[in-house]
Amino acid sequence: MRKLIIIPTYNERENIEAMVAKVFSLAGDFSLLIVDDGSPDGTAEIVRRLMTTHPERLFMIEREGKLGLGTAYIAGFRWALDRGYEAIYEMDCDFSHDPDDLLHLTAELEAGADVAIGSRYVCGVNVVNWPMRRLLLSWCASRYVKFVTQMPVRDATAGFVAYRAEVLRAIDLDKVRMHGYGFQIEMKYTAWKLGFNIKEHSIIFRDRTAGTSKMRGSTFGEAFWGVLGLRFRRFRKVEN
Ligand SMILES: Nc1nc2c(ncn2[C@@H]2O[C@H](COP(=O)(O)OP(=O)(O)O)[C@@H](O)[C@H]2O)c(=O)[nH]1
Ligand SMILES: [Mg+2]
Repeated sequence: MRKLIIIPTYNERENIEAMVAKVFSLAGDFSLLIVDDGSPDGTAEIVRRLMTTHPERLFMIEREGKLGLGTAYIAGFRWALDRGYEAIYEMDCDFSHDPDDLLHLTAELEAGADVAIGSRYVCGVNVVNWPMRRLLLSWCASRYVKFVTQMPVRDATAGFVAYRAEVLRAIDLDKVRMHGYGFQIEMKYTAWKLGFNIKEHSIIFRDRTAGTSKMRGSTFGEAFWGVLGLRFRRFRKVEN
């Protein structure tokens, strides 16, 4: 499988270089696409420099301003599909998602999953160093989504996900509405409604040690109401 990891970045100067080095040290021949939203801290300049060392494997989309995680991933998905990648991964730049787990998510795809989720809540709660408030919010959100949607996924807001290209091709990316945590829920729910096989792989999630979280509380509101809306939506596969 041709594999592409998409990492959206906004002010990840402290993490980006180590992340690129780590991904390229892995077995598995991953390519990497950074989607940077004009980070004021100069993340894109660092990526541009690294691209000269890895011209065949490291790519970047630069956007004008902070346009949100959801649209960053959608731009990345389209880029990946246009270039024939077969396995497409979402991952944060902050090492909360251990890049070594990319190999496990790949194994899940190879074993037949269409979507493989790096999940914090498969058995108990595998989160290290998150403030209790955030952990409770995230865990309750996952219960709420399961209750409202009946989707058999324990970590619906997870941002560490591998998709087979067929899944992203079948989803009408123009119709994905949510931007923050809701985006992650909406993608998984749509894939599930379209009949794709979703597998959760247990990971340990560690809070970032460098840089700060870019997620805002407002994206919880979007997700809360958006999830209710999902129940009333119809989903149809895009024909290619
Ligand atoms: N391109 C882009 N990346 C973003 C945006 N918001 C967050 N990110 C990146 O998306 C990833 C997840 O954000 P993060 O701050 O770690 O959220 P948290 O893990 O929920 O605290 C990180 O790599 C961020 O740099 C955005 O508006 N645009
Ligand atoms: Mg993060």
